[in-house]
Amino acid sequence: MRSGFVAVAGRPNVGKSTLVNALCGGKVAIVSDKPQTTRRRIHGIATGDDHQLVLADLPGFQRPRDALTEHMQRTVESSFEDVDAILFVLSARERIGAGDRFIAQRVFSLGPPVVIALNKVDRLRPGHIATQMTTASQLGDFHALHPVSAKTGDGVAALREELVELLPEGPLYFPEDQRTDLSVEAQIAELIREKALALTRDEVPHAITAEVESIEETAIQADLLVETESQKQILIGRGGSMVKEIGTRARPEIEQLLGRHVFLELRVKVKPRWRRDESMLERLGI
Ligand SMILES: Nc1nc2c(ncn2[C@@H]2O[C@H](COP(=O)(O)OP(=O)(O)OP(=O)(O)O)[C@@H](O)[C@H]2O)c(=O)[nH]1
Ligand SMILES: [Mg+2]
Repeated sequence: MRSGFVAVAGRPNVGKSTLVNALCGGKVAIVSDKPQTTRRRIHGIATGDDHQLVLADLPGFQRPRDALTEHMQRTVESSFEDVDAILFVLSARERIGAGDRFIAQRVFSLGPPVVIALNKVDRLRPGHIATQMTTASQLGDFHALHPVSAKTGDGVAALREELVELLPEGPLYFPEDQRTDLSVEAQIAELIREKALALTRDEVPHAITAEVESIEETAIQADLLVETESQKQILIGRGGSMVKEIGTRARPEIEQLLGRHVFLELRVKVKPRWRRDESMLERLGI
């Protein structure tokens, strides 16, 4: 039995969470086209007959701007301790540049083997993929480099095998049917936030958080929190259309998670400057 922990590093939006989901064979972390979607560490657990691979999905590396992003960056830094390997994710669709080199300096100096995943190779010309692989290979002394598409699943099985081979012999850290370490409340709040992120843009996604107030047999009460009255109006939408749409999109996934039908009551509230509020961040597990 091989088991152990792999931390997932990379710039925001390169597809770390999508890749963790693909490696785990199911949804663990929420995904969006906005950077800074992941705000806390989420363990995605992939258990096989002879292994348990625990992936620490993390926020992207970033320069902190407020208490929220400071906490996120601290989570990133502290998550590289005691891991068996590091999965360094790059986007093949973008220029591999200064941001990636900055992260490379960090991850290649840590000690554990670094596996590079060159993600988003779907629909790219082979020549372009080859060029990006060459650039990626110059980032540091990597253990292996895998071109993958987290979206289509291309290359994901080979990457998983590579990561499992790097794990030492060890016990099961989590029950074999467990796929994440997030509580059910936190998973539901994340699903709601995911739908809100998909429907908003500019500064609004960054100002949104979600919290579950109560879970009962047939009803869930949850809050969407934003920082200003105008953000609240955006989330409510004309005649309540936006918050209704968020609920409509979130409910099927929540029902799948819980295995039962529920009524989802969503309220939109203003919580000024919550991103700078230490106690609020603690409550959100950030
Ligand atoms: N075409 C393509 N898009 C992808 C792939 N993987 C992820 N994406 C898209 O890239 C965007 C970002 O994906 P995430 O998984 O949220 O990225 P992340 O690195 O976790 O982002 P943060 O949590 O914000 O740091 C989403 O729109 C995904 O659908 C891929 O293999 N191919
Ligand atoms: Mg993410």
